[in-house]
Amino acid sequence: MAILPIIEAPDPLLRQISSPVDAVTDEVRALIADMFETMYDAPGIGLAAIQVGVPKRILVIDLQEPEEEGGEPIREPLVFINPEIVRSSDSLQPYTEGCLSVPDQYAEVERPDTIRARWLDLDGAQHDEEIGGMLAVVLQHEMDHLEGILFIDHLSRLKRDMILKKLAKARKLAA
Ligand code: GNR
Ligand code: NI
Repeated sequence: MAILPIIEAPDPLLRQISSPVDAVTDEVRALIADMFETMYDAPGIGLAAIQVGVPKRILVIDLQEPEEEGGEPIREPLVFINPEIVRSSDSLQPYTEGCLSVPDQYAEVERPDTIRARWLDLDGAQHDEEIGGMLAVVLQHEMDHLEGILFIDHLSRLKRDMILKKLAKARKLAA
């Protein structure tokens, strides 16, 4: 297992479209284990493979609170391989999103509040479920990564440029 470096905007790698996984092999499962380790370490509640430089349609999500008071957080790891949205509700929900590839920047994004999604799990078994709430928010955020889309792309150009500027400035200060 390994903690992998997370790619940050404006790295063009994040704009790549990820390719479907053709078989859920041990190699894929090893990558997923590293993705969970990387996500928990960050900490974050979701991670797409492209964020660690692998352009494959693989997502991991765990909605647990990253920091629980005392003791171990209860982990609920979710894996989505080759996910597809088969239906989206007309009603939208706003949520203040962040992204490990756009560190420390947050903005409100509106997305369909319920989706029907289809995906493969770690064993290669198919799932087809209606998803709402926070999981719907994060799953749609992660699925955007598979198309090279970041949450800031859902904002006005002005807001997006402001965030990218702040990111560049923060990076310069850190250097
Ligand atoms: O850790 C994350 N938190 C988050 C908060 C609101 C909406 C989406 C997310 S996903 C993000 C991790 C990440 O960047 N996944 O791609
Ligand atoms: Ni993200």
